[in-house]
Amino acid sequence: MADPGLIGIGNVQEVHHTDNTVEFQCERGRVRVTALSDSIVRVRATQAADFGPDFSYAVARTSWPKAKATVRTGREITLATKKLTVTITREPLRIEFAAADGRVLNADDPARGMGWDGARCRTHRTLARDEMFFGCGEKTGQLNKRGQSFGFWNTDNPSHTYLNGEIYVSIPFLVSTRPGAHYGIFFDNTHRSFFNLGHVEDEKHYFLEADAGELDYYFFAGDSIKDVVRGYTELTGRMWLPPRWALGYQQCRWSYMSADEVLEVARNFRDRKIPCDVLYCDIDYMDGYRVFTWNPQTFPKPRELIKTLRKMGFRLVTIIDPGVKNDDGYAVCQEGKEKGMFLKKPDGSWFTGNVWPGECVFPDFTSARVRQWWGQWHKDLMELGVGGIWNDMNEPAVWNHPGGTMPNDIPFEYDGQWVTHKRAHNVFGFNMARACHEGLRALRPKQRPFLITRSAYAGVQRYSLIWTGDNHSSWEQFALSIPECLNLSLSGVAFCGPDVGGYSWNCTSELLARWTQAGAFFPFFRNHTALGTRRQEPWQFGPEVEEICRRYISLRYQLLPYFYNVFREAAHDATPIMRPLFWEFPDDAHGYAVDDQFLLGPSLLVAPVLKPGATQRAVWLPAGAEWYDYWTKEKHAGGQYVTAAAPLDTLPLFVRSGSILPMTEPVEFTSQKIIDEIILDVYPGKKTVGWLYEDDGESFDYETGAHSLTQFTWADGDLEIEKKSSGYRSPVKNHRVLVLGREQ
Ligand code: MIG
Repeated sequence: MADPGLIGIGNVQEVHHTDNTVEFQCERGRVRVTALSDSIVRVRATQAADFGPDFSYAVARTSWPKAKATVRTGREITLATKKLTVTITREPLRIEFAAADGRVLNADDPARGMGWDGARCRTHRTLARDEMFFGCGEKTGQLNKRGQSFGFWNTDNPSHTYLNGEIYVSIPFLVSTRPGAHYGIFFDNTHRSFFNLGHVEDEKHYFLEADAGELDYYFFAGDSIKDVVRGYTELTGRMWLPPRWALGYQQCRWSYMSADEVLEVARNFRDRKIPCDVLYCDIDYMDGYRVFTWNPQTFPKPRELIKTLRKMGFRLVTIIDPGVKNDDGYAVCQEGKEKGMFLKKPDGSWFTGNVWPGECVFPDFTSARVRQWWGQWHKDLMELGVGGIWNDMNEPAVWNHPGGTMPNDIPFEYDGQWVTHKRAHNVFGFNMARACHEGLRALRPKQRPFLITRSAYAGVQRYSLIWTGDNHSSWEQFALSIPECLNLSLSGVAFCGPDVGGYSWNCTSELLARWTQAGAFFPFFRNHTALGTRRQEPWQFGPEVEEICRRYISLRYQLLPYFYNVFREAAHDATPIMRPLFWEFPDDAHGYAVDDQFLLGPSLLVAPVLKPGATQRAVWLPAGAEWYDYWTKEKHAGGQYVTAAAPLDTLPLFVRSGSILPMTEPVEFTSQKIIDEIILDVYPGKKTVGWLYEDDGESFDYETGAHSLTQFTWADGDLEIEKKSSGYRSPVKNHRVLVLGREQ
C-alpha cells in the first residue's frame, strides 16, 4: 500500500555515471548515489531541477580518496565497492544496499520508496523482523528504538519525561543491527525531521522524513556496530582529548550566588576530603545576566577568586547564554549592533526575544564572521583563568514567542546561503558551541578547551561535550539517563552525562547516594540542581550519604588512569566511553535488551540501583567472559543473571575476566600530586592484558607524538611490560601489582 501523502520519485528516465557516482533523472526528481568509501554511500535526492550547494555543518570530512567502485548499467544499475553493492531498479526507482556476499542489509520499501509530501522529503525503508535500532542522539525511552517514533527539533523542555521525543539535541543518526547485518543511516537535514522506526501498522517498514530540503543521507555498512559508528565519526568527526581535570568530579548549583559562596563550597570539599576538580558559576555571577560581565557586588574580584580556587585545586566554569541584553549602554550589545552581528526580522529590524536578561538580541551563529566575533568575547574570561565555558539556552530558548523559540521566518546567514530559522534552528546550539570552541582554541592555543553545551546537532563532538539538560530528582529520570547516554555515545558523542542527583525537585538522601554511585561511572560527572531546590552537595544529606559519595567519588579518582585510557580511545576512534553491553559482546543476544546496566570501557560492568528501598538487584553478566564481583572478588560465569547484594553503600560493579585495571592511590583533585606509582589490579582470565595511556593532560602535544602507551600482560603470576610508544616522559617509576585487589 502506498503512503497516501507521498508523491513517489517515479521511474528513471535518464542515467549518468562516473567511477563512483550514478545520477538519475526520475519522473519527480533527481537522485545521486555516490560511494565515498568501501562502506559509506551517500544518497541525495531533490524535487528541484538541480541539487543545491553541497553544504553540511555536520560533515567534517569532505574529501574522500576516490573509493574504488564499479558501476554497471543494464536493466538494473549497480554500484559496487569491496564491501557494499548498491542496486537500483528503474521502474520505479528503488535502492537496495547489500553486503559484498549478497546479503541485503536494507532497501527502499518496494511499495513506497522515496518521495515528497509537499515540501517534505521522505524515505520509506524495509524493516526486518529481527531488526533493532539504536543511536538517534539524545532521546528518552528505551535503549532499542524499534517501534518508537520521534521528531528532531531542539526543544527546551525542563519537564520532559519518557514520552517526549523532542528535547535539547538533534542527531538524526540511526544504527541498525540484527544477527549478521549491521548498518547506519545519517539523515543529514537540519529542518525539523521525524523518524518512525516501525511504529506503523504492517511493521514491515520504517521511515525518515524532514519538513523541507533535499533528501540527503549516508549509508554506513560494517561488519559490526563498531564499524558503523566509526564510519559515522569518520564523516562527522571525533572528539579531542579533554583536559585531564575534566574527568574529575564537578559540582554545580543554580546558583552559587557570590564568590564567598563558591569559596565556601570549595572549602567544604577540601575539609571533608571529598575529591572535586570543578565548580560552576551559573547565571547569577553576571551583572544583570549580561553575558561576559561579572556582578560587581557579589563577584567583585573574579581574578582573585579564580586564583584562590586554583591554589585549592579547582577550576571554575562559567555559563554563557546566547541572549545578549538589548541594552545600548552595554558593550556586547552595542558592538554587536554596530557590526551587524545579531539576527534581524524579515523587515530588517532587530529580532528581539525575552530570556534571563529581559529583552535580548541574538547572534547569528550560522555566520563565520559572527562566530569569530563571539569567540573573541571570551578573551577576558580566558585571561582571568576560567577553566571552561558552559553553553545553555541554545536551542534557542526564547520565552515570549510561540513554541518557546524564534519565529520560523527569521533569516539566518547559514554560511552564505541565507535560509530561515526553519533550517537553522537545529544548528543554532551547534554553531554557538563551535564559536566558543574556536574562540577558546584561538585564545589559549596550548590548552585543551573545556566546553559543555545543552543543545547540539550531529558532529558536535568536534566542539563540545553534552550534558542532558534539565532532568528531575526522580528515580525515573535517573533510570532514563542510562539509555539516553548510551545512545548519545553511539551517536558520536562519547563525552556526556546527566545532572547527577537531578535538576528540578528536591533530591532525597537515598537518590543522591545511588545517583552519585552510578554517576561516578558516567563520562561526564557533575552534580547540579535548580534554583529553589534543596541544596545538593554531597554533605547535605547526613554523614552516611556523605561517606558513600566520598567513597565513590574517590573510587573514580583511583580509576582515573583507566578512565583516561578510555577517553583516549574515544578521541582516537570514537569508541564510546560508556558502552551498551552489545558493544563488547555482540553475540550475547540478551544484552541488546539490557538498558539498566552499562560498561564503562572494556572492563567494568556497572549495574546502578534504580529503585528506592532496594537492597539487592539482578545483574545480567554478558556471555563471552567471566565476571568478578568488584567488592567480594567472587567469580561468576557469564550468560546469566546473578543477584548482587546492594545495601545503600554498595553499587553492583563487576570486572571482566582478563582485565588489568590501572589505578592510583586516592587523590583529592587530578593535579594534587605527581603520580609516580601506578597500581595494576589484575582480574585473571584466559588472556590478561591492560594498558596505560599517558600524556601531559592539558596540551595538544599528544597530537604530535607526545604520548606514551604501555601494555601490561599478566601470565603465570608474572607481569610483562611492553612500551608501545614513548613520546611522553612518564613520571611513573613503579608498578604495584595487585591480584583481585590484594597485594602480592
Ligand atoms: O531557564 O541557568 O538547563 O542547568 O541551571 C533555566 C539556569 C536556565 C537551564 C539549564 C540549567 C541552568 C539554568 N538554565
